[in-house]
Amino acid sequence: MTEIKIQKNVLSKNDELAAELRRDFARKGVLVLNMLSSPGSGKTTLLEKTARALAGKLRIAAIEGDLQTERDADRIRAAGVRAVQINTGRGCHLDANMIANILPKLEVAELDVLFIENVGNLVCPAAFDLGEDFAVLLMSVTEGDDKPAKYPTAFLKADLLVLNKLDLQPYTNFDIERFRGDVARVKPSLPMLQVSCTTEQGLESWFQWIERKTKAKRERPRR
Ligand SMILES: Nc1nc2c(ncn2[C@@H]2O[C@H](COP(=O)(O)OP(=O)(O)O)[C@@H](O)[C@H]2O)c(=O)[nH]1
Ligand SMILES: [Mg+2]
Repeated sequence: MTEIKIQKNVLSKNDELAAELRRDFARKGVLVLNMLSSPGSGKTTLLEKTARALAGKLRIAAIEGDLQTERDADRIRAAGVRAVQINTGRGCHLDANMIANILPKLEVAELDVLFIENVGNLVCPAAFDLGEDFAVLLMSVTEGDDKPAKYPTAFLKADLLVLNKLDLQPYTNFDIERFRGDVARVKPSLPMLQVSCTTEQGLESWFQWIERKTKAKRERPRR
């Protein structure tokens, strides 16, 4: 009983701060995307491709979350976009407080899109609101098609599902129709894009999704 109560308190404190962040992002007119996935699904690769494709059109920055190292922030900077790294040590997710603390390092009012690459994990990040407009869940075909049924909370939180590494599908037993069926059972309204960051197949739809949401955010803040 006590454990549940403490967890509830932590989450409600996080939610209050996340709501404040969301209001601040809305005032500044920046679209914020919380990127969730297992380690290795391709979050940083997708952000590198996105940075290179959209940098001329949109003002972009990224917050990178990992237990250790500055490596992902370095990769994003090498793609020409401002990036800051949060190291969580032993922590399995980012929380609203970490985001609030690092925001002064970014000129958020000067941005169109802020990507938050969460710690790779399909469990804890699903429980923590970061004040984002949308949660984007990235999966890859090398992870198995049974994950929607096994990890429903991440799918329930997601506003967009991106299925990556399509180029590897012939070498796996990943069944896209079975996957789609399980996704529909968990969250029938969840839209899915199919991409390969390596071959760039399908990335255009992802870029267009970002551009549409950025435009909508500028015209009418979502929350
Ligand atoms: N074959 C293939 N490999 C990919 C693709 N996207 C990413 N990768 C590779 O998957 C590995 C993990 O990618 P990374 O972006 O670091 O994943 P993250 O941990 O989710 O940030 C790297 O070796 C990438 O080059 C893809 O579409 N196809
Ligand atoms: Mg990464």
